[in-house]
Amino acid sequence: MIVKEKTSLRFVFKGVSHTAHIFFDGLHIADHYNAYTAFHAIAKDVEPGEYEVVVIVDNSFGEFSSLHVPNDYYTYGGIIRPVAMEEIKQLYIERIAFTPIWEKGGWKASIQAIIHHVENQEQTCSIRFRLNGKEYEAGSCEAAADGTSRVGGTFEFPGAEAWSPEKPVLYELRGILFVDGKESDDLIERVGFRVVTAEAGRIQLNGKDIVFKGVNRHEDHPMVGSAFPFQLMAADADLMTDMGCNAVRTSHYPNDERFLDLCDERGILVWEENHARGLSLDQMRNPNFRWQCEQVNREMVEQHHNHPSILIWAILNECASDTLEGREMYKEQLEQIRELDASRPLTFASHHRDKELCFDLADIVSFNLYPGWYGDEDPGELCDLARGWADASGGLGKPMIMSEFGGDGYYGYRDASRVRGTEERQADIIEANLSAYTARSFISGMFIWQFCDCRVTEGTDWLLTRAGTKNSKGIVDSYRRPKLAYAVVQRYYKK
Ligand code: ADA
Repeated sequence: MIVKEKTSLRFVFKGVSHTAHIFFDGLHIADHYNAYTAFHAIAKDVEPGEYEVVVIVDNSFGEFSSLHVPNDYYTYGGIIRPVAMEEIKQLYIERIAFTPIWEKGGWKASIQAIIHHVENQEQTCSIRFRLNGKEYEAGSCEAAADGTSRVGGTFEFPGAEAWSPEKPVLYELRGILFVDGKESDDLIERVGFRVVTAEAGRIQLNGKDIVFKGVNRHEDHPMVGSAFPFQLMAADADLMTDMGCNAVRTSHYPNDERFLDLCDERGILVWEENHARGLSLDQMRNPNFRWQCEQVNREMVEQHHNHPSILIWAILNECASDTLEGREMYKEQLEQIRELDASRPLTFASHHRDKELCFDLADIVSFNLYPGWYGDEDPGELCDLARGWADASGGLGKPMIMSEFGGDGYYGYRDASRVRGTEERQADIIEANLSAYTARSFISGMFIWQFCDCRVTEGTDWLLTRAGTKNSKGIVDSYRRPKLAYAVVQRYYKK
């Protein structure tokens, strides 16, 4: 790359899978672990000339990687999300956190701007916000010890229209930074006015009870791996809407912000979760587990806070929440996320049934159960049992979500016998589960496992000997071709 006049450069990597080492002109300027959250690298005071940016990417497994492990999805290697390069001055707006508030019949919002002082020097600055044609003075800021300062306040937005699935109204929020009285930087975010609560055993959006009718979606496609072009994301969102879904769970990691933008625009409700799937207590004892979770939790909430479509934050899918030691880590992470954002209810998907020890720590109780596939229990009876397990162990009175259910269906394998693996059998399993959950008023949501077939790590234990190294529980196959279950989902979700 060519630099024509002296400047400072900020490279923003939206996703590098899974460990990145960044070099600018041979100088090591940043490292990052985890494919699913963004990070930046700054090259300060770059003189005019020609430079090389080198990104070394590692997707291997080992003790250094506690979250990307051999699993029932695939860790691709490479730069899987966009990269942006910005010219920055000594101060710039790193992010803006917008939190809508519904009070006394009107909309307000807390807006905080976080300013990065590249040279970490004392420099006064001030911020102004512009939204819906009005300007709001936020006052001045002083650099804090960590080289950032935050400034903002709570402002009234009379006349603002609510964001909802029926009418997903979005506003452009512009933050303008003034240094020595002159406009020095700006940042534009898209926001929506909506509030989500979990009360009286149900989940409310803008005070109205809702039911999530969703799917679990991996960012996976045979043609692109997890490096999705926007068009494929939009095609997935189209299919989800065609199925009648009003929600999606970002199983099992923070999603690409462009997909979240699509959900904001289309009014699709989102359960977003940190990056973890099925980690044993032994894996949670990895010395890197706690800092790698702390980091992905913080980056997930800070980077995706403003998406109105995200109604729920979640952590640690099917990890060791049935142990006291695991419970300590669940508690620490739920408290961390609540500290970062108190405006959304928290949950985690559990498969520990009556051995679960952490329901008291969450706002919503969520179950991954596979009646009809792993075992032949009746979905309705199992669901009623699960309500009892929750009520008996800290989940009494809390909203309940069936966060995973389904079965394998190998695309194109159709047989009147309806044996396991046929599309017919999968359709029967989806039918039995949906008819049970849609008939129970204490169920506030259901997420089918899963939207599309996905690649998994090739391995030797039972889990990773999946036929064709693929998890075939998709309602569509990996090329997004509908299976027989697709029509069943439409029949229930479009009701
Ligand atoms: C678990 C897990 C999913 C998937 C599913 C399955 O519930 O959360 O990622 O592995 O089982 O297909 O068995």
